[in-house]
Amino acid sequence: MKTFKLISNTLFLASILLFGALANACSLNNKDKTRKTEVTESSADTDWFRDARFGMFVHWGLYSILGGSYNGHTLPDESLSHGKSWYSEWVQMRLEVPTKTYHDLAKQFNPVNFDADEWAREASLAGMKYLVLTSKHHDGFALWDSDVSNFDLGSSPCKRDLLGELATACRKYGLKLGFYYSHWQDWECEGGAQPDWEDKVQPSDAMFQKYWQKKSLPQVRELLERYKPDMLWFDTWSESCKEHITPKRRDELIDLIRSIKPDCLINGRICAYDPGPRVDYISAFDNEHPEKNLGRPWQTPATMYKSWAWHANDFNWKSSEQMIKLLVTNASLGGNYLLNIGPYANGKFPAPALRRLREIGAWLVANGESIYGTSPIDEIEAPSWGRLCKRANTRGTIIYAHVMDWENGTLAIPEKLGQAKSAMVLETGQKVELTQNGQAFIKPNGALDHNVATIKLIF
Ligand code: JFZ
Repeated sequence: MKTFKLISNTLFLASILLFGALANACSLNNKDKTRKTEVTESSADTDWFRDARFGMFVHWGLYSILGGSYNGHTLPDESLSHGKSWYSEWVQMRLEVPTKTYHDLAKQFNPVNFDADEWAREASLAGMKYLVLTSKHHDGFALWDSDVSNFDLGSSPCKRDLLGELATACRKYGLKLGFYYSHWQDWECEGGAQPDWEDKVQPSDAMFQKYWQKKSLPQVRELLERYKPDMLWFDTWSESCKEHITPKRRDELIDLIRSIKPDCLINGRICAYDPGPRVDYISAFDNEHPEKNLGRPWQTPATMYKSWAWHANDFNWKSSEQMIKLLVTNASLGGNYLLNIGPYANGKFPAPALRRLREIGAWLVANGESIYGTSPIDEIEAPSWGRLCKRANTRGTIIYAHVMDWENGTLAIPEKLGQAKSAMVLETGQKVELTQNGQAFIKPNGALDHNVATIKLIF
């Protein structure tokens, strides 16, 4: 039954993504005119978000102390009812940590090595343009000293303003700042939604309303008023939240945010089953890469391995090449790539993550022009050999050809794009030979990026 529910959740969300893409990718025919079209009434300026293309997600909290294991069990552990998951930020529920034991972790949370400047610098060097930190995940622990909850940083030995330090560092490096906030599930506060599992009793609407008024809304207000984030990342993922996150509560939360910081971007997972037209960007499903441009600003939240938070036994690290290709693919469809890091409890980034950040950053040093501020080419299918992005300017159109497979060495340019006038290797400026009619380009002999080689085509 549980597997069916997760599959149905996944299919449900995939249908949202597909519907959103189809509704935007094709005009609605007559019979569809009655259907609510995918229009946006987003009032915030999303231009910076569209241009950014690449951000850092950080999952960090009490769960980082346990690193995916507890009491002789390590996630995923199928011997436990809900242990079949790599997500170490869910350790409390999935490895059945007694509530007091878990809450006592706050007494040892003291990230003495946390260096906000290092986080922001590494994100900047990786070519990331914004950073989103879990300010409160489902466990309910606030990473700041909250006035409305004692399950917070104020109850830990850490007497620093971690979020304030991060906000300062992000601004120093020109990064936009975002906070993930679990507005629906809160396993600590009476009335907060519990895991959406069959064997979990959910709070009544009246109880949820108490949590909503006592903790959820006030904490979002605290985040906005104290740290002025540029974006908020809320988390629901299917219809399972609908008894608590109603369109009414969705709009109440949006109204609150708009009243305090009108330019703060809000994601569609504030109410995944019905995001409505007022949200500013769509967050795809975890590690979900849509095949179509979703027509509105969108991003894929993605892990570097299986877990979001630090997991000492997760060795499933994706390669930098894989992640560069995912960044390129999303960009070619008008989407962003929000790539996650799970720091150790002490605040340091694990070496495999650091290495990948710097390798992706190195690629962007040479190829960033083909990603940042570019647009998708919705009117054509991606060629077999790679992906395309475009940049229109007064002097004409530039197409960036991201080559992932040189096939026979002569790569056809989709006919609809017309005839290229010239071509070069973006990184080196080396001239690339075109076929007579400018409808194809030929692999040059010089240095080519072994991940994704970018050829700049001038039309
Ligand atoms: C949610 C969080 O639960 C997770 O810990 C992480 O923060 C991620 C970015 O967002 O991920 C989920 C969890 C469960 C489902 C979907 C997304 N689900 O059961 O469909």
